[in-house]
Amino acid sequence: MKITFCCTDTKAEPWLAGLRAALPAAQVELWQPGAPPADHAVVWAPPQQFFDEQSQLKGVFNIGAGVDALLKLRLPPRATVVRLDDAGMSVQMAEYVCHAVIRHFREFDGYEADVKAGKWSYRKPRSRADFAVGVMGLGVLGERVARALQVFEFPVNGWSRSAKTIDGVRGFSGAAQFNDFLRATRVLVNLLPLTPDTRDIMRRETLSKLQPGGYVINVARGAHLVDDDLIALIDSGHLAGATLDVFRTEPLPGDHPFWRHPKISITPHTSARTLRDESIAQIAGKIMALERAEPIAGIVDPVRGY
Ligand code: NDP
Ligand code: OXD
Repeated sequence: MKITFCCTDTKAEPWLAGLRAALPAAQVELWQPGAPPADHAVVWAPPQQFFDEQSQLKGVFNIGAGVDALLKLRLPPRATVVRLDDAGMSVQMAEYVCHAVIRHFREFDGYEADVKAGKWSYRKPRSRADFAVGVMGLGVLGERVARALQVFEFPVNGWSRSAKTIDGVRGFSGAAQFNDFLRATRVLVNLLPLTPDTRDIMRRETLSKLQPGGYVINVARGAHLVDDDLIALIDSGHLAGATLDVFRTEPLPGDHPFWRHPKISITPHTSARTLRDESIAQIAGKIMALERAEPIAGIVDPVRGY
């Protein structure tokens, strides 16, 4: 069995060594233009030329959870496309989102500024009942985040395409219940995949429906958010601020107002990193399962877009 590796912005050697160790019977090679055809590919942001040359692939394994960039390419017709299914990402996402929610709710950024200014001062405790958190997307990451938030006793709402029952989470589904979900929510967490249906989903019209003093946490994709609408709603006082990990252009251009806005915190697309060892173990297990024609989780539906 031949496996080809084509991951932009990724140090190839440790991945190749890990895949060779996990699949000792396989021939694992770094892709070069003109390389012989392989059975399976491990990819991140490959060029179109890669798929044009490797049109016989049976399996394409994306070393991330989001496949929006991959699905823009012309993919090999017979290939099963597989995304990372947690592989150590959900716990990181839960940490990131809980940290952002708690930091906002407890006003730790305000305390930090006070301390820097040499001020010993208290803020009035706020009621967590007034800080309903709404998680958009209740998949592998969103469900873990919703469960983690419950530990801190925040009211939690969840919105997904199909109806979901998660203990203690008020569930909303489909376009018909989206406005009710927004109106019931003060802190909005985005964990949707980027698809034609979800692009620009956080814009003036939708964000205006959040409860006054609303807060936005975007950890999915930059193109879910209309940047200028967010800034306008924060500056008008309808929204209290935002924590953003993902951006329309990454790295975020140096002159983008998000860098300096006092009510916006940013991080460089780091909320849930791909962990190499966990990912290699998962991908190797799935390659073997596909070879044995066994079912696997994490198969992407190109029509649905995730
Ligand atoms: P999943 O595919 O497991 O979950 C997606 C969820 O979104 C599902 O609940 C799905 O509904 C819901 N959904 C999809 N389309 C719609 C829609 N039109 N309306 C309502 N709900 C919808 O994805 P993951 O949880 O694994 O990952 C989510 C995203 O997080 C990734 O696509 C990626 O973009 C981003 N990500 C960001 C990272 C970072 O570091 N910032 C790291 C990893 C991922 P249903 O359950 O009904 O199918
Ligand atoms: C992912 C990501 O999709 O890192 O896994 O954003």
